[in-house]
Amino acid sequence: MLTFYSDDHRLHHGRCELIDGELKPCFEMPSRADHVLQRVRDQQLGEVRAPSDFGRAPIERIHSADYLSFFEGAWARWAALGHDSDMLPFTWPARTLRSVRPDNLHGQFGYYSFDAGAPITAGTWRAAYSSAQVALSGQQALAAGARSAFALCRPPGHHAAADLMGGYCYLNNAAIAAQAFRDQGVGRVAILDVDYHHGNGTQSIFYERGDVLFTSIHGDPRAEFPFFLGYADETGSGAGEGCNLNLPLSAGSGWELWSAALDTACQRIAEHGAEVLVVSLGVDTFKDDPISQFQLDSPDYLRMGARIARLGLPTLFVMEGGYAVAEIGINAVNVLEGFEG
Ligand code: Q9C
Ligand code: ZN
Repeated sequence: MLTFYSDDHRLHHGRCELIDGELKPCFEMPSRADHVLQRVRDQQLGEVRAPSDFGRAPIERIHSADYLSFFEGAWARWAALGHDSDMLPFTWPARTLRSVRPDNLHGQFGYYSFDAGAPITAGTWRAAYSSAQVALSGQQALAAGARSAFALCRPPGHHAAADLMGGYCYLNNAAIAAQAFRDQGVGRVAILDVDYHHGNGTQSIFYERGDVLFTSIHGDPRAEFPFFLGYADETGSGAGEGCNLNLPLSAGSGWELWSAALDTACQRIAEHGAEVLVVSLGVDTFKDDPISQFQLDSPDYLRMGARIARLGLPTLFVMEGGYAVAEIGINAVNVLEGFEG
């Protein structure tokens, strides 16, 4: 399997996040991608290629122009104020407040985010832009006839909505790739999100569309981030009614429950008549993940890949979460090796 990877991910390295009332080093760190790349090489998964640059147009198909210009320009505005620490938002237009777009930099950051988990640093835009190009390069490889490809994206993307960052995500790499398939004439696309957290951004982007099915297996949002989306009764609306499938599971769920949910998702993907599959590949379902509550073990990821392969669809794997840094490479590449059989 071809892997796409850019060193640009290193340009994004946030200092800290708020966990249990304390500022702790960011779990979403550059060494995550290093471990995955090392495992790709150690296992000789296949060639590792630098991404092509498809420009802004395919990103603008998913994200609003005002969001992108805020994101691209935020660091320069912050630096012009004399700062060099990470930018973090601290207030949001929650209930009773208005969704106006203020002039102030902090006000705009609140307007364009849903949590304080997505810091903007000097290199965040460049890293996120390259991460999207990595996903688009994988998409291009499939369009050219490959059966599968691995987009080793960092930062991840599935929490990012059309005009919102959060949950370590800025640009929705999987959604950008799915839309590129549609724009190149693929009629029906399916997304399978196996990250531990619900892909709220991806769901919201495609919620009213019948052409892109979104399926997700994740920690029950009654108890888990992102809390405010990802419930089983969210089935899509309008033309998208029936094209959103959430399979929330309780904390402590292991392979038995998880794989039953995967069967359900796969059946729905087959019914949809999908011609291509985009997998949002988070491995934070691992038993030793420091911020997650599922119990998958490393060999389970081989089974996961094999089950996905049984769909018989051209498949683009897009890296999302996974914070047990020492094992993230083994687990992510196990999915890819399980897929290849
Ligand atoms: N106690 C991805 O896996 N957690 N994002 C906040 C605060 C945010 C995860 C925890 C988790 C975001 C791509
Ligand atoms: Zn996650």
